[in-house]
Amino acid sequence: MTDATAAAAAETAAGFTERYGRTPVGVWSAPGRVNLIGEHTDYNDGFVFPFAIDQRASVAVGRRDDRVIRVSSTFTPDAVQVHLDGLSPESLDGWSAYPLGVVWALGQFGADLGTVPGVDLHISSTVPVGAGLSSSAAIESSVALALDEHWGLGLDRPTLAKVGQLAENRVVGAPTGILDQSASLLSHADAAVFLDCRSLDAEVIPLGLAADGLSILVIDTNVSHAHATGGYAARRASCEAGAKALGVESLRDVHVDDLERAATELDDETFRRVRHIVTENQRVLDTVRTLREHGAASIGPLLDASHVSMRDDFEISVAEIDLAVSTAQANGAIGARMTGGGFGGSAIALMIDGLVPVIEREVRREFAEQGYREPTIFVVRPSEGARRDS
Ligand code: GAF
Repeated sequence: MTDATAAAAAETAAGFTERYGRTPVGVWSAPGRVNLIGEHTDYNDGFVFPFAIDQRASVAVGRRDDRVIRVSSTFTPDAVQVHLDGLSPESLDGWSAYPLGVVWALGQFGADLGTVPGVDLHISSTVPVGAGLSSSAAIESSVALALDEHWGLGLDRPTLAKVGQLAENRVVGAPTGILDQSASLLSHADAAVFLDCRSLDAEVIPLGLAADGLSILVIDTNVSHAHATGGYAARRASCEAGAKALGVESLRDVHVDDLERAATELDDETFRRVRHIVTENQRVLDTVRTLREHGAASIGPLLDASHVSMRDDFEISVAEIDLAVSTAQANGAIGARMTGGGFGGSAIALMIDGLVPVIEREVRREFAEQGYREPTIFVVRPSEGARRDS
């Protein structure tokens, strides 16, 4: 365990002790994610290629003799208390819907919530909220792994990812796919997860960034987004309508060669939504192949093309993200794109190490010139997925 991990675990344990007056039985953590490429493809049964970042949510767990669950966190003053017998999606709201939604969802995947003992949970997180870096999946995945191990449920990680997704879909009310929870649970250090969202086959592929002298910079625009409302659900509906009109189960079944015909069968907007998904799936495959054959320094044009597709066809970017991307590109980045669900959040830029201060400075300058909110900019290191820390 690194010093930073040990310190974070000790801090979460200390927070637990302060809230509940005793020591926890253990501390688990799970990371946020950057999606390198493959946006909105997950709920279309397609391909994604994310990696875990070095910001994590952490949960300390304490035993109870009764059937009560209490959950507290560093970001709210009050603990929320529920009884295991009364747990339902309708009974949960606010921030505690994430951890308690996971408890309910574990029951949907075989945990016998009628017999397990209660627990006290204390949560902290360093994943920025609303930045498109999956702060919610980090919480869900840490709690899912912690309770799986604490209660001895024996669920595997792909199933725990589905647990987090179900909590998000049914309890939080965001119609999201399996990308974020899979990244948080399946990632390894210095690698990305190539996930087929139809079969759920996952392959961990080394990125070799440090060895190649490369860095990935996150530019969080501080334009906040939420997937339980608005645009995200509308994009998902367009994809489903497009698949139905084309007579396929999902857009995964449409290939680049089919696009010419699709253009004649769909209205312009639906066609552009479909074209994004179809070409993005191909870009994920091309990225994985290029990475394997030529290394990360060669994937830049695919990242750039992905951004154009999200901006013009899927229309999920915002002016701040576009400026971050174009400024990074103009100042020598190998490639840059928005990451995550969109409508705000973060851009990523791949560059040689030496350009980090230059691109950071230029993005800050351009944002100030446009009168945009100051961005938060940092280098991310592809990191290990969910784990027990103490
Ligand atoms: C959000 C969702 F949670 C994911 O499931 C995925 O659809 C992503 O947006 C877009 O690729 O992070």
